[in-house]
Amino acid sequence: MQNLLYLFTIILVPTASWAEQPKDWQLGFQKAASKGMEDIVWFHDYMLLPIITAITAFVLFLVIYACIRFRAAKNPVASQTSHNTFIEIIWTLVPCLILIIMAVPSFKVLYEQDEIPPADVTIKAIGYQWYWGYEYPDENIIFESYMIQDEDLQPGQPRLLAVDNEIVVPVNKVIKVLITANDVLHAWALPSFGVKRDAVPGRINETWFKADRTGTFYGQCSELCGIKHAFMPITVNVVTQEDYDKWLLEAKQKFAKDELKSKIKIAKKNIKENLK
Ligand SMILES: [Cu+2]
Repeated sequence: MQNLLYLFTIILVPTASWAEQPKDWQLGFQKAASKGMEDIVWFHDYMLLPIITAITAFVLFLVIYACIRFRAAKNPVASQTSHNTFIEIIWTLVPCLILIIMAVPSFKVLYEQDEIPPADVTIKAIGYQWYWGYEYPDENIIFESYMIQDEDLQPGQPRLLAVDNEIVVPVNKVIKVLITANDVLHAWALPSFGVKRDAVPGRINETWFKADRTGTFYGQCSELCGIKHAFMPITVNVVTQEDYDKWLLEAKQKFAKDELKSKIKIAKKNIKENLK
């Protein structure tokens, strides 16, 4: 009963009161946090949903009408009608028109996503089996982001979604995301920003978003990539520009590339020595 009530609430109450992560019994989208996602939600709520509801209701009506009107008991002699050119033209043209009407806003949304405005911050996301690696190429920052195991979760951290090293980005700035993978296909997806792109080894895909409010946003790998596909979540912390600048200073110390380079050098040296 409680679940049923919840279902009703979800249907009747718009998604406005939801946080930035999936909820039990969720049906709709997560609350949009970018213009791109707002457009997607608009397209779904005001184009796709009304059209599919009308089509479903109309087809259901036709089926029920045909079942009653042309039932065997009332029609001992079957009708021999096989063609009606007028109706055939209608049932070809009307679906075409519906598709054309849908295509206009659909392409608009698609092109808006495709055209990346000049980026304020560029991030590179690299999919690995089974975690994400991140780089801030302009800031000399490179780090890895692992899911937090159940036993290590802190209060407020959602299970299967929280990570140890979160991505931090400034609010109201264009964030360009370069996406690739190092082993198999993954996909970098963040529902609240309306972002989902495949991470393909040997290829760099790109996308962008501009978060319109601060907060912690959760996403997941969205391309079946192996046994731990469900355990490589994505956490993005959207903060004010001041907080972002502060984080940059800390992160440059914590995740400095140079440190990594020196580690690689040591490793290479060890390998060479072992080969001798
Ligand atoms: Cu994956």
